[in-house]
Amino acid sequence: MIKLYGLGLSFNVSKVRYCLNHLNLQYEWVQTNPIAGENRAEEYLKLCPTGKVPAIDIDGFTLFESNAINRYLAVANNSPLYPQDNKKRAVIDAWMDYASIHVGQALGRVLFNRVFAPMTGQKSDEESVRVGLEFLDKYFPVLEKQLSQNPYLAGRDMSLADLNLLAILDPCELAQIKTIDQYPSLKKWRAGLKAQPFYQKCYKDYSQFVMEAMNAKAGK
Ligand SMILES: N[C@@H](CCC(=O)N[C@@H](CS)C(=O)NCC(=O)O)C(=O)O
Repeated sequence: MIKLYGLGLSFNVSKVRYCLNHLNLQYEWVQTNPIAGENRAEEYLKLCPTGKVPAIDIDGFTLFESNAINRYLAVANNSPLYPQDNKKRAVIDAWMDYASIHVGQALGRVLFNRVFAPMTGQKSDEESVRVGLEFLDKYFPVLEKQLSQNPYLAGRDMSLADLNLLAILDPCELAQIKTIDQYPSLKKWRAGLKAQPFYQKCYKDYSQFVMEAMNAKAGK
């Protein structure tokens, strides 16, 4: 039995849900809310020493870090999302790293300060937003070029790199990162993946889902 720990608002959790859905794996979702501090509970830290979400527990085998989890799931299920060929894997890894380390960090600055800081009563840092947007203006053209030359991020075939970037870009609308609309290949690639069952099983659109959750909480 697979147990997934995390909160629906977390795009790192979405990433693992996309992978589980794509692999047609059944799982129990154990709601673990970092905003409520549930990721700091002693029981949770036993399965995830970093206290971050997501984490998984597969019949007692526990793992954290969304990309490591997705690699494990894909390899364990012999999925073409992470093919056996070493060079193909290396290229997928390179794009996964680029998306997580560069795009994700820049986008995270904007998302945190525009959405999560106000949501949790923390102070927003406008300078951090500015820096994040400046970096995204460098990174989006790289993604656009790659996707104008290839149907998927790591080349001809859909891979874990696509699931990773898709989840990272999901909050663009929520965080009002309007520059994303300037890139037609990136836009087409996102729309194509968002229409697929693995995504639609989670929600129709991440930003819409978060807005609805926030409004429900505020009793609107
Ligand atoms: N590199 C990690 C990032 C995980 C992460 O930052 N999770 C956030 C939610 S998106 C979290 O748990 N934040 C709570 C905290 O840091 O206390 C991954 O890919 O799994």
